Amino acid sequence: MSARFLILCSLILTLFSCAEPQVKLLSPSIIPAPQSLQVNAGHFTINEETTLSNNDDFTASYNFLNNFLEHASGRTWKTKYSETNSIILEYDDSISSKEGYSIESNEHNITIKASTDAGAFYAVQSLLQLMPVDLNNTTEIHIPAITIKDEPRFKYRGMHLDVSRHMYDVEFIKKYINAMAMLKMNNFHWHFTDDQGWRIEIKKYPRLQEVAAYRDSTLLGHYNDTPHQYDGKKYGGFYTQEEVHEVIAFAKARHINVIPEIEMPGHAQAAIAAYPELGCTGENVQVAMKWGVFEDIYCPSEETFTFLENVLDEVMELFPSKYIHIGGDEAPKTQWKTSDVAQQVIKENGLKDEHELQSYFIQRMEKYLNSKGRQIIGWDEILEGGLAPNATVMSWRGTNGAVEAAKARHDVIMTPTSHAYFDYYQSENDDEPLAIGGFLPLEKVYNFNPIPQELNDEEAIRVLGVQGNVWTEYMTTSEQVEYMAFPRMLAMSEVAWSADENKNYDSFINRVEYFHKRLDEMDINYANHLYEIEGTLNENQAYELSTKTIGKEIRFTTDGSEPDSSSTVYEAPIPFTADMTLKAQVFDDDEPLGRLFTQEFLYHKGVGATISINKEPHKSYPGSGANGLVNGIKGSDSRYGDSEWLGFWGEDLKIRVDFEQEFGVNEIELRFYHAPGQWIYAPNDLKISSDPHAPFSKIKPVSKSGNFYNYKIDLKVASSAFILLVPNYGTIPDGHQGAGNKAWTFIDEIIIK
Ligand code: TNX
Repeated sequence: MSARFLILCSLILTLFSCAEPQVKLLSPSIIPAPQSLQVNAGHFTINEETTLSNNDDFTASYNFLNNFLEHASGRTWKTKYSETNSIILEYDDSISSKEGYSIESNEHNITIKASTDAGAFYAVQSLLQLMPVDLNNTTEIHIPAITIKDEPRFKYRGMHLDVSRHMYDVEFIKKYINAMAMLKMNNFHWHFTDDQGWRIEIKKYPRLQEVAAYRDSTLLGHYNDTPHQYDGKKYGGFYTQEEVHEVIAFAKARHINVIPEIEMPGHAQAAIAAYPELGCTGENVQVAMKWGVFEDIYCPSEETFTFLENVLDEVMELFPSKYIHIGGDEAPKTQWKTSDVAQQVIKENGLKDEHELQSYFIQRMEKYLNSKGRQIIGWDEILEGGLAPNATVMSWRGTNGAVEAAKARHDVIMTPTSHAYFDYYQSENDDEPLAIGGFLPLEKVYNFNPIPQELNDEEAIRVLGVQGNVWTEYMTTSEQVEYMAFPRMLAMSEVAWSADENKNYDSFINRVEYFHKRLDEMDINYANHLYEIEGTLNENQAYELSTKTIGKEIRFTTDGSEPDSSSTVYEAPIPFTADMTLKAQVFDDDEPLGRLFTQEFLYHKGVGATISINKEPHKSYPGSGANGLVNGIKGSDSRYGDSEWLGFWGEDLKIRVDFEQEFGVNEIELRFYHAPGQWIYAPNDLKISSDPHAPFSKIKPVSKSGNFYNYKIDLKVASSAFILLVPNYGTIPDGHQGAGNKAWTFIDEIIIK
């Protein structure tokens, strides 16, 4: 559905509103965008006489609609088929997509057609979005005459929630699920167990409730802050089996399947704290109080397998889900290397190493679950050492895992950190609430293409769908979860549901702006960055400003003062020919909206020079390309991942800046991002040369501030035509997160003076 189409709809509706002044019709603003939507002349009025007609057994859909209308109107609705003034749910086997539906509304009736209850349910969700948000004191609801035909792009449309790091009450879990249903999502991935707490009641193992569910204290501030400080407060709890039942039933009534995750063999410190015999050292450990990856993982002993089978028996009793998630991620093999038990299992089963042992572990659990008619999902590490035969892979460390699994004819679900980690920052503003790091703005989620280009059509069928992940290390309250999940969940729903050709970010943004009212009504604490300004430097060295919602103005100054309603209205790109401070703000009818935009420009000697890098930046962190390193604009002072920071993964870099004419270079200033928690390392040694005949100089950082290593190079060369920089880090050392993996390198402006 294009923006132009939506604007046209509004125009048409305004015209009709003119013809019938008493009826104010809303421009349809459905999220996720339907396959096709056509606005016709006229409207249907839901009034006191309107009946509901459930011609077939569309029970969940009928109940949902009936409850909604009863709640909104305060009256009981008659269930009766009627030729006129009825909302009719009708079976239609010509609708081949199981989750597809059509809606036809005209002045007589609203007819919903589907071939399954799920399809009818999604029709109901669309219908509700055609109604005004505030239905209090309304006796009549006007629905525009409309024809919608719709079906999902992907069959797996998921949202995840980590309740180990922080937990939230059952009411909130239902609120989250309810919002997912509104957005036509159909899988809730409930991450119950991790190092910092075990959160599902398992009756056979009471110490999971008594010990594993509580930690003595929790890390304060960010993991990267040093020294680590703790709050000294006991934290924890768990969901009883009764509560879990209640949530599953609530989700089922909304066509949402609940997938439990029981992590193994890693992220198991809480369970080992309760039952030390499950670990390889036999020593007592505590439920973890800080975040990260821990070395206490399950030992591959018979005792562990029996424990996990018993746990999964209770889990399967509770969860009807075909899929059971068994984790598999981030399991350091340190303890297995020195454990007699682990080494014995390796020997007895002819395994090559600890990676094959992890694969043996996962395959053994898969066999058990398969024998009970269930399928496993695991994070992409389950590929290492050999993939379990029937496993579905959740690809989170980029998309390589997905490509490998799909080519080996395994199903995959796409949740890469680059586009699906809603624990990352969504704005560059310094006043954002504390988050783990990273940068994942709404537009990036929206533009996620879930089919990796390496897959051919046949392999692409293996991509079941997508999922947004909400890891909650830094989300102490449910309000904070809402802030991080919304509106990015809206974008992910459109990635999951809407056909690629129907996606349009401008249209989406304007629907989101209207959707705010709906989220307000649902009391959801969404983040609002819609009125922010974006800036880009064009090839003529002029700066372009834009904002996403329609019908607003941008006003700006270049003298450092704050713009007000009398400041210049932005109409054309602003030339950049000297140092300058640009400040800009969005205005709607002279009212400032959103926040002030500030951009500093440094007109240094390198601006506009020719730059080449031997490697392309990683496709998830391309910044504004190599030229962005000499465009006079520094990256964000608080996050990497914006348009000025370039990210490279595991590459040996050579960066060369060539000047048009030789000139004297006094000094070079640059910085690298350093966040070991996110596998990002500033170079140990930065090599630099500006003379083809002289050896490289090795430079150490002059200062380390926050997440930055700053380098200042006193060159004082009288005349130079180029500068060559070689920053390298290499492999992440043992004892750090991501140990053994290649490090990331992030760099922004190279300032040449
Ligand atoms: C990695 S994604 C993890 C989680 C963390 C998350 C933080 C995955 C399978 N493991 O344990 O919470 O990063 O972004």
